[in-house]
Amino acid sequence: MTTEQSIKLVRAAANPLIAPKDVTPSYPDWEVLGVFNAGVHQVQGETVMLLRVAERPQQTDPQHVLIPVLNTEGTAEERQAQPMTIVALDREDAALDFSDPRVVSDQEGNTLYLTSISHLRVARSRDGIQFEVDPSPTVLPEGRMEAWGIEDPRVTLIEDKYYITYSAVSEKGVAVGLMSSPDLQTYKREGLILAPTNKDVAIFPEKIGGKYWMLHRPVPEGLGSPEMWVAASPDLIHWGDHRFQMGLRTGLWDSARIGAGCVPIKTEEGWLILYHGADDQHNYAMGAALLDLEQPDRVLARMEQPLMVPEAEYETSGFFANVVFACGAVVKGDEIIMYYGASDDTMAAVSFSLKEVMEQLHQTRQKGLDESDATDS
Ligand code: MAN
Repeated sequence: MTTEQSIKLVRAAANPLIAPKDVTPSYPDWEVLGVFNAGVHQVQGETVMLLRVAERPQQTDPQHVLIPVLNTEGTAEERQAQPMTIVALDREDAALDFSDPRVVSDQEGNTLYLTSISHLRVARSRDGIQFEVDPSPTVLPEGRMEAWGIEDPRVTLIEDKYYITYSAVSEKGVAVGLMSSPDLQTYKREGLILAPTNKDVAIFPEKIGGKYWMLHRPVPEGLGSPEMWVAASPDLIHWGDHRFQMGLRTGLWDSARIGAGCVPIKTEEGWLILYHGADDQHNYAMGAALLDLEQPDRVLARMEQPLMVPEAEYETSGFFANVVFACGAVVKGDEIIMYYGASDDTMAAVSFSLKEVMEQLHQTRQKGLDESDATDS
């Protein structure tokens, strides 16, 4: 079993901070399955989370699994009158695999449907712990490329505007969308910035070398692996200069997939990134790495062991167990408060010292340098 680094983690005593019962579904006969993987930012003294809310029709039919899909047919009026199409799948259908609670697949493992549809919803807090969730959705999925939902938002403040990246999910795959907002209350869609399959995009909070930068995570098929890349843009809309950044590590906790977690945190020594990784058993943990301030594809240090692994009961059991997945953190002096989805169904918070993380990264870096000295000689 993987062990954590020796950094002191303080999970909020009130965890989980937000659970499905705290969220009103979008329709009276629906149920909220999960509220997780929120983007976070401080806005005028308040901590604002942009939650991912996953919901579905109440499963009242014993014979069928009821799958929600956005209705993208007909006129605007027709779509408004009936925003969702419900697909009823026979539970006994031998061609279908219902074993993963998140998806319905065929027997070859290809995803046919998601079991829920996600939208984004604001929650606010004065103390960063007690959150008030808006009673209705803030951003609903829209159009064909979001017909299966919008997920995993990450919020970056650049100058005086918030930029929110998110997964736009449909039968065409998972693409990356961008929205801008002056206040995290009203949102403007800026379109898809990356085609499928790509996800886990976090935009750096300032220009580097005169350009905007993002972390992104393509999911290659056949050849290649789900690993981390960076890309640059003159305007946040058009992205190029793609560079490989950080890969999987065989035998370690991040051997099967990795991707950005929180928005990069600027320190004197480099960009601190808190990223997620998983092994082939779908155990998700959070790790830390340090990037060069001027060259974000250059990894200066990377912790060998994870920063945080699922341990608390709400992390090791739930809708999809053994997942801690953070999309945002708040930094207050030396304290990092990382907000994370636990088991794909609740939101929780953990805090730790920035200094301790940096010290640990230093040690990793030193170890790396010593090892390369040893091989050189
Ligand atoms: C995916 C992500 C998240 C989710 C994890 C674990 O990789 O997109 O939405 O939390 O899987 O299920």
